[in-house]
Amino acid sequence: MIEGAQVTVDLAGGAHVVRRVNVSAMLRPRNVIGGVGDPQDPTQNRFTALRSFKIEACKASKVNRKCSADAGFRTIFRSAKNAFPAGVPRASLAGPDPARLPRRPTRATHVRFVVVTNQCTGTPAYKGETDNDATNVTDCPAGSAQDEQVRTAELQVFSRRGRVIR
Ligand SMILES: [Ca+2]
Ligand SMILES: [Ca+2]
Repeated sequence: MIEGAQVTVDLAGGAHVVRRVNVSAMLRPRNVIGGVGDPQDPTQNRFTALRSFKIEACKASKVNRKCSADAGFRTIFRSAKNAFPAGVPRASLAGPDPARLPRRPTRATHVRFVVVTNQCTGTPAYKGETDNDATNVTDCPAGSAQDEQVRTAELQVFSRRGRVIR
């Protein structure tokens, strides 16, 4: 189950005004050692790439000093269902991501990136049976393990225009 997979980032240095968040869903090529693919680094399947996500923020308080309680977080941005769109027959490599703007600037000490779907679980075109072959399951979540992994490359949080916090 990838929905809800998350990473929490301590922005450090007190509360910051979060004005912009960038997310990248780029996959990377396999590591090559001596001209051979590293067996410890399997190919990153394109169906495991992030498709949609949300961003939550917490401002530490006296009772929730390190934002360790989930109750301190609230959603400041929810991406479109197809934030990283994909087509038929398969997902292409996601390009650079446009800026993601919270509804309004938010003061936060911690920002949390939360997965909603990957290409396998979130793309309607990869769901259901699309052929007449009973031995070939075309439904991505049912017919593969790509619904059990999700990958995202980068999370950037901006305070002022052009200034990266983390
Ligand atoms: Ca089938
Ligand atoms: Ca599966």
